[in-house]
Amino acid sequence: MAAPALRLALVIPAYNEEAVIGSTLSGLPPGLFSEVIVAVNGATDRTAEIAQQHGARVALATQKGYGAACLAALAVVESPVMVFLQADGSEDAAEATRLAAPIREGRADLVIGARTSGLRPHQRWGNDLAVTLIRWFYGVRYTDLGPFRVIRTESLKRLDLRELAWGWTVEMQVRAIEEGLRVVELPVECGVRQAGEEKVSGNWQASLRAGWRIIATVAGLAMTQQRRKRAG
Ligand SMILES: Nc1nc2c(ncn2[C@@H]2O[C@H](COP(=O)(O)OP(=O)(O)OP(=O)(O)O)[C@@H](O)[C@H]2O)c(=O)[nH]1
Ligand SMILES: [Mg+2]
Repeated sequence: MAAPALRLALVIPAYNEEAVIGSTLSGLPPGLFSEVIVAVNGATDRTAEIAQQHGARVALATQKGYGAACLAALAVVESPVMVFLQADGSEDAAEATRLAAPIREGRADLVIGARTSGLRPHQRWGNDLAVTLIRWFYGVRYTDLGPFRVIRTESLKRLDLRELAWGWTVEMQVRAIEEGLRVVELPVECGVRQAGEEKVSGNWQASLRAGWRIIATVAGLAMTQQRRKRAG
């Protein structure tokens, strides 16, 4: 018997994405998502207005950063499962069905879309470094920190994530290990940004800042865990 359908919330964190958010929203597969939330903070353009015109709810975060925007979405979401997608049209939202399957079938709490394409060499290098650190500290093998991912809403609440910037995805993966969540990685293709300004991967300074934040997040979590272990 087929597993029952799941109500999926689509969450799109978006920072100054007026050039692309409209086409990303209008290209969503009809009926796949029970709610669509565009998480906005610090925008200086018409991202929020365009998102609303396309029928999305807008979650406004007061603090800056990718993680802060995702947490603002978590505060208002109503569906039992959340799908995170980039605003820039580089991912295929229809793939959410395949990514959500392990959760629908009761086999996973978190499914990470591990990118098989689209990563620039410095992004691949930074990801490899982060997943190697996780393997050293926690003995768990991830292959990627891709942002296209699906998680049960209750599980995400339980993780109690604190990181407000680019360390958010890696914090989710490390905390998932600490909390004993069932995690599955599935391959996904990542294409190129369809429109709008390249903000992170195409910008060296931003890439360095993001990379540093990711590594610092893993190291900070690992040290906290070691201290807790020592304290018994
Ligand atoms: N709300 C919010 N969204 C953000 C923030 N930073 C990034 N985003 C969004 O997070 C997603 C990923 O960021 P991208 O700029 O696509 O990062 P990237 O894929 O590494 O690099 P490029 O696609 O080359 O810009 C996009 O939807 C961004 O709009 C932020 O501070 N706040
Ligand atoms: Mg992108």
